[in-house]
Formats: sequence, structure tokens, C-alpha cells
Amino acid sequence: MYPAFIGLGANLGQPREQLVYAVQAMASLPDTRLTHVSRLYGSPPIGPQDQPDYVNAVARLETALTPHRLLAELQAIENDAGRVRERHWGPRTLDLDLLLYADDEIRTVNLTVPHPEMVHRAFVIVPLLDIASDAVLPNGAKAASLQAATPGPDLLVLAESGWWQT
Ligand code: A4P
Ligand code: MG
Repeated sequence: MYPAFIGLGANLGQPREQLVYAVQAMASLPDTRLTHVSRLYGSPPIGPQDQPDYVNAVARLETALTPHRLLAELQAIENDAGRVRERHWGPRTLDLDLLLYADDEIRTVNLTVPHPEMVHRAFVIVPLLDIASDAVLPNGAKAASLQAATPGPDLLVLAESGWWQT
């Protein structure tokens, strides 16, 4: 089993319900165990501004699935949640990003790990630190030392974990 961190995001439909759905669906994946779920956060969109605010969280899995198989399973969960891909960085009902997979560095056509944008995004780094305060990137950088670990005032805590008192 390998540890994997998944970034969850949604800003259309009922974002919080879609994130609950996604966590439950990840917990039911074959050869996979859900071990941690971060607090739930709200933040303004990065990218096009003419879209609703996002709800974000990070989950930790332990899985025997390969990174590419895990990505395929995450995309199936996105599709089940009614995701329609329209524009890059545009609004979505559910976005699941494979942030980290063990200590792997992966660069293939359809999968880049660590997720290239994660280090710049407080809505990823802050929830990651909720559940892995000692997280280290494959290049040796400590997540807690990144600039994105210090959030601005626009990152809101919408719910404590536990997990989100469903
Ligand atoms: N792909 C490559 N590497 C990965 C990976 N590590 N995890 C490929 C997941 N997918 C990966 O992604 C396009 C392709 O990336 C996939 O087919 C997969 O093979 P996508 O999710 O379909 O679409 P996208 O929107 O074009 O790009 P991307 O990179 O997913 O966007 P992001 O980076 O996820 O950004 N603002 C706030 N506040 N909160 C957010 O959650 N999210 C986005 C989306 C923009 N702004 C946001 C938020
Ligand atoms: Mg994505």
C-alpha cells in the first residue's frame, strides 16, 4: 500500500455534497483505504473570476492501485458526479487532483505528480497540512515551509473535520 493525497474541489451544483460524495466514493475504491480527511475550506476562484467560489479539501488514501489506475478511478468519480469539462480552470461540479503519490515523480501525457500547481495554492497546502503536518515533496521541500502554507484572509474554514459532521 502507498500513501496518496487527493485534492478535492467544486464550485457548481452543491459543492459540499459533491465533496462528501467524492470522499465516500474514494473510501470504496478497490484495494484502497481512506485514512484522513482535512477540514473543509472555501476560497475565491484562481483563474477566471466570473465563476462561483470554491469548496476545497484534501484526503489521504492508502492504496495498492498504480498512480495511473488511481487517476482513472478519480476521473470515473468526477464523471459520476456529473462533471462536464468546459474550459481550463473553469467551473466544475467536482475536480479530483492526484497531488502526491508516495515519493513518486511522474511526468506522462495524462499524469503529472506532484500536481504542478499545488505548491502555489493555499487551498491545497493548508488542508494538506491539516492531515500531514510533516508532508515533504519528492524534491525535499517541506509543505509547511511553502509560502502557500500561510493563507491570506480569503481562505475560510467552512467545517472542522470529523469529517464534516455528515
Ligand atoms: N492530469 C495531469 N496530472 C494530473 C494530476 N496529478 N491529477 C491531467 C489529476 N489530473 C491530472 O484536468 C486535465 C487533465 O489533467 C486530466 O485529463 C488529467 O489527465 P482537468 O481536471 O480535466 O481540467 P483542467 O481544469 O483543465 O485542469 P486542472 O489542472 O485540473 O485544473 P486545476 O489545476 O485542478 O485547477 N480555485 C480555487 N479556489 N479552488 C480550486 O479548487 N481549481 C481550479 C482547477 C481552478 N481554480 C480553483 C480551483
Ligand atoms: Mg483537475
